[in-house]
Amino acid sequence: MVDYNEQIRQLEEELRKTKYNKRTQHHIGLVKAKIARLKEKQETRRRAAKKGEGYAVKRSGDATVLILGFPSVGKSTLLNALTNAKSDIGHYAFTTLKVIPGTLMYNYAKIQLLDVPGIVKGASDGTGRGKEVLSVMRNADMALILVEVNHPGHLPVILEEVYNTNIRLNQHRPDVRIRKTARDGIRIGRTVRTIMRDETIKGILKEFKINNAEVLIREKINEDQLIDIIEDNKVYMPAISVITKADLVSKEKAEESLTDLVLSGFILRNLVKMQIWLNP
Ligand SMILES: Nc1nc2c(ncn2[C@@H]2O[C@H](COP(=O)(O)OP(=O)(O)OP(=O)(O)O)[C@@H](O)[C@H]2O)c(=O)[nH]1
Ligand SMILES: [Mg+2]
Repeated sequence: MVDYNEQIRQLEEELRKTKYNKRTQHHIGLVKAKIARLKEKQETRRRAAKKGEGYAVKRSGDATVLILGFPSVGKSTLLNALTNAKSDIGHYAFTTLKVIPGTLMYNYAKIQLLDVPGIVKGASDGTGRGKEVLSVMRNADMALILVEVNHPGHLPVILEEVYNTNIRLNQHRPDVRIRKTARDGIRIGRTVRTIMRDETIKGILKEFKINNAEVLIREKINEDQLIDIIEDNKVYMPAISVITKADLVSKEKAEESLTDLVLSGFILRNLVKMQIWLNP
């Protein structure tokens, strides 16, 4: 059997070594498309091997919000504080082992909050209950990402796992249409300029075996977003990051942690920040 992992690893290594600039942009686009293709194949193989994975939860109310975070960040504590639920709280990791729902009434809206097991690095590959948790997340309308005040570095780790699960936070589906056609090659129409050249767009599409199509680009996109549109299996949802255990540090330290969070990743620029002071 072909070892997709090894192929992906080599291509990712190549990406890491290649600096992004005008000259390399085309090549990087194609490598990214190759990686995405291999990951698709790997996922198909995994699914075939492992059926019936994941635990479902019945959605209720007007919207569902999933509480995501490392173990012991205070997810269950927050759920219990905001809703009528009684999720177990423990000072050890992995206290919560399944999905615990609670209902928050806000004005006249009924918001379902879901407490889930903690996730760690590798969650999207199945470490811990990562896969199950992230598959529940795909059906939520929003994510509340909890980060302990002393571990702001956990946020980028979580964001990466979420990204690897084909969930895009605080982004909308780019306004790009791809219509497959029977012949005439790839024709590209655009209402905006993109950094990506036609040659790169065509190369990426061909990587996905699309040789004939009409592409209409109505928004500035990069190669990652183009791949997202081609794969068409992404879920887009808003997210808020929340700092927990702020009571353990001084107000200045908490502020500093917030700044770290904002600086730690490009997605974060859009994340609404919120501090929750709880007395557990
Ligand atoms: N000081 C302080 N402790 C907190 C806060 N929130 C939670 N804790 C404590 O942190 C520990 C873990 O809390 P949980 O709510 O069980 O954490 P969790 O994220 O649900 O953990 P897992 O289910 O294991 O993933 C408990 O001992 C809580 O009492 C907080 O805001 N401040
Ligand atoms: Mg818990």
